[in-house]
Amino acid sequence: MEKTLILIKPDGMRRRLAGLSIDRLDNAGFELIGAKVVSVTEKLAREHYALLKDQPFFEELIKYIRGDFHGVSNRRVLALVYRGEDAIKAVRGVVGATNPEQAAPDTIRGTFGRITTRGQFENVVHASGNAEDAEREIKLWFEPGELVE
Ligand code: IDP
Ligand code: MG
Repeated sequence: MEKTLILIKPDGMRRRLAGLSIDRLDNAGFELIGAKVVSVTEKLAREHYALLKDQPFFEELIKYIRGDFHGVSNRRVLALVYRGEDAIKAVRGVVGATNPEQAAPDTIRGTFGRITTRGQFENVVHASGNAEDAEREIKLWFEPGELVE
């Protein structure tokens, strides 16, 4: 059994895509064991994306995940932890490729994602990339007692 972190990003919250995303994840057979709405601080954003700090899109990414492009009331993400067999890779399959134009049409990103005129990938959801990232990210977003184990 693996655990993985999903975030419904500010574009997904603004566009009311949290329910549809949860529906797809539930129906793919994963079990939801943690959930909360989070207003993302600068610190949390930078820690979450620490491994990408040298990427040219990093500063825009920090603004995006903090909701800077989606209005004051959408300064929030829905953080979810799903559990299941091979969940990390399998959830990535449901979520789709990073670039929404390359994501398969039946994935969350392929169905709902877009690239803005500024070149930002607004791809609706985050999903942990591997076991090491999943462990680090879940610790960052949740206290141990907040997950149903
Ligand atoms: P992932 O979310 O599929 O794991 P990462 O490479 O970890 O992809 O990148 C984190 C996030 O940064 C992406 O989900 C996307 O929002 C943004 N991003 C990644 N690559 C690019 C890019 O080339 N241009 C603009 N935004 C990008
Ligand atoms: Mg990643």
